[in-house]
Amino acid sequence: MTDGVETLRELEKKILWLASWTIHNANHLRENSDGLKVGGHQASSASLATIMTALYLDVLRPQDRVAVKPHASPIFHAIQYLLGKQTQRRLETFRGYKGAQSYPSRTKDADDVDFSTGSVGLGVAQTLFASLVQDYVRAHGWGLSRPEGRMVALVGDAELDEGNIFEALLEGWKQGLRNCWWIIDYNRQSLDAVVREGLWERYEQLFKNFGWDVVIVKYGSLQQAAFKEPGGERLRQWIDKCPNQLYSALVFAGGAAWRKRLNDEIGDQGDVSRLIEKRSDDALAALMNNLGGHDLPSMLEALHAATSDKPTCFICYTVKGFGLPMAGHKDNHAGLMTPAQMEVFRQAMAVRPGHEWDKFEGLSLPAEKLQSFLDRVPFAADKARRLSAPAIAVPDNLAVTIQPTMATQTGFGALLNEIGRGDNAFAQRIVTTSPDVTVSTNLGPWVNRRGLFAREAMADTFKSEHIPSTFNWEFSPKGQHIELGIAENNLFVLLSALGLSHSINGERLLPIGTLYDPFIARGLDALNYACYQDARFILVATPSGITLAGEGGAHQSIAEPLIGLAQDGLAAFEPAYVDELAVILRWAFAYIQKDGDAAPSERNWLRDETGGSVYLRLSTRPVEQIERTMTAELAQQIVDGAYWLREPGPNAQVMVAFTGAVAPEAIAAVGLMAEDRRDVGLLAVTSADRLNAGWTAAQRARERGLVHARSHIERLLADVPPHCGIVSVLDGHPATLAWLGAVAGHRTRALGVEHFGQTGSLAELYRHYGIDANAIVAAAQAIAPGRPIRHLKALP
Ligand SMILES: Cc1ncc(C[n+]2csc(CCOP(=O)(O)OP(=O)(O)O)c2C)c(N)n1
Ligand SMILES: [Mg+2]
Repeated sequence: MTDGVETLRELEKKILWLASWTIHNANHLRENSDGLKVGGHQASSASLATIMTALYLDVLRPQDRVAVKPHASPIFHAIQYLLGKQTQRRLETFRGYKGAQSYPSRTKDADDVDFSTGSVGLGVAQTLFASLVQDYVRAHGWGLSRPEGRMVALVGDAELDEGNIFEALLEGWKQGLRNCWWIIDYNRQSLDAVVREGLWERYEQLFKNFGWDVVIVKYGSLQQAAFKEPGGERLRQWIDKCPNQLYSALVFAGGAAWRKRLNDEIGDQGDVSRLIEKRSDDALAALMNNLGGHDLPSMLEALHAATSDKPTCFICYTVKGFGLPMAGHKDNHAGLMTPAQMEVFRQAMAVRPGHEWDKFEGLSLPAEKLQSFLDRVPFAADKARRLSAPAIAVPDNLAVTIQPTMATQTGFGALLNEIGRGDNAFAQRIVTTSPDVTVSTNLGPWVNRRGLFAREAMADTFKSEHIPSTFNWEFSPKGQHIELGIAENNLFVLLSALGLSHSINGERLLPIGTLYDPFIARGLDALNYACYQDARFILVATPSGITLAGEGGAHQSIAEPLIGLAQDGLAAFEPAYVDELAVILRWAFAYIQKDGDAAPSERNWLRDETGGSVYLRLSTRPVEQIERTMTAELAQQIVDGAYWLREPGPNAQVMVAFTGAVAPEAIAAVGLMAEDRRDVGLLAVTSADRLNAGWTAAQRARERGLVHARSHIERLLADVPPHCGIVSVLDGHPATLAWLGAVAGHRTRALGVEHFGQTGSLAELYRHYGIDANAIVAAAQAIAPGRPIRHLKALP
């Protein structure tokens, strides 16, 4: 559509103006009570103005999805404003309460952000995994009536310092990535610095090694024309040799500085001197600043030429702050235009005071022409970019044969194995993935049944060679397990992509990712990112805690229950028994599909109708199971977060609240205390997270006047006498349950693990860290006075 270049040029000017005005308005004009002046947007945004104009207003199609470099958010919002998808009010309150977000946000912005960005590197990887998910969905025969989209990332060059990008690249290569564009804003500046020389060559090699096409957009059309003039070749050589720092400095300094420098270095050389001399200072600056990434014709040509489905990396030379007074200055990241500079810019843009938000103010083409161009922008052709998919019905019960003694991790494997037998929509929509711990997290039986996913089928050589093996590792386009290399960042970004499939592809998936609990920390920011985007998945983390005794401290998770408690968008559970797990997993499949905006339930004060993702912390410790009938009431309490295994009597002096695999210790302790403490209670806490969240919400509701609001934990503890002590215990940080004492004012002693474990037997470690029955009894004796507990003395 190169005949529209003039129109695009006009709109590009307008986009840069609107973005700059948005930032200026937020920082200088809006009443800013905290006095916080934040830069980081102005220069960084300007760097991408041309590229984003070319993309959004010409190259992209409705099915394409984009992750925009965090600091280019004002450019994104300005484009959406021109397209009628962003309001002036939100731009006026950019970075303010309920205004346009500082960094593009799927959940907080109202103008169709495809992928959130902010923590650099993660949005980039998200586009790669979104492409893989698109392939997964289509290979399963879903969504074929919609055209294939391209997943595009606008990448800051310093973002490429983030290791998660390279983890993703490697995985993309393994999985046969297609339809993915990474457009690198090669302004050679980061936040603090000017980047090293010659990085582009490393990038070029690297991307090629991973099977990508690499397109370098270095020279703009003015430069390309000048290179054809006599002496032009000499100029090109000079540009190619010029160090990044110097080029940036000269961009900042302007035409006269360019002339002096060029004359000093390549003057008196005949043709090239004439090439320089025949240009005014302004024309010379325009020529030297005319890098490919700021030249619409060059960008349009490069982007339109990439027609294959091969992943493609565009390295686009740009100037940070292009078109603004701070252009090229190495300190410009936090730079803001002063009111005086803005005034000069306003005049240059021919924007009258009071008309700053007018869409076409100061442009030379007629408004109707510009509007009709915008009305025809292909990217905006579909009314709804966000798709949706109906919920997949979840069975009322998940079947599992419970052995007398069983670990929750084994139970998880057995539950999925049973689901795997089914040939219903529910079983078909489940997709599992794991970073090289598929078998050791008990997904093996499921994978045996459902196969591994690959776009091209690949037989299991061991099977075809008739070598006995427990597992059948066959890859095919119908497989339902995505095998990942050991990179937890990739696991979480893939879950983020799988968990948005209903919205991106209009096809619902029920993703389950497994990993070892301690390694959540390795991908924690990516997990946070997935939750922030409201991606929906079930995370199964196992094994966990010092229960993993023999593996030693580096494999034993301590802080993860607190992550479960604190991570927004993630409902965390740690069941002790397999029947609890069956109830929770069933609930989780429904919960990850919820999308309502109903008020919190009056029963538990949780926002269950809004839905979210789920984290199950499981254990490899075999625990004696309880034979019982799963009543609807018990199932409800398990999901709400806790139930009485033994209700405390009216004179109870002490109760034990436990979570997870230490159930046998808690039960044993209650038995040991029974003779010396009256009416001892035993509370099974299946979700400290949900109990805590409900309690907080109910308190807030009461403070706002809903006097009858009561949370589940408040009801459970209502009849526990005030003098009763609580001993809480889990294989994780004690703070996870310590707050129980604050609910109704009971004196509490919280047991748990605070220090790295070491190798040892389970009994040794439980004793060492004070979470065995003996420690529970000792804690009870200390906080619930009474006669000495006889069994305590008898214990070693
Ligand atoms: C994970 C993470 N670390 C640090 C930051 C702070 N930060 C924001 S932008 C940036 C560097 C920006 O450089 P680049 O990506 O080249 O973009 P440019 O500013 O040049 O447009 C940094 C370090 C961040 N947003 N995320
Ligand atoms: Mg940069």
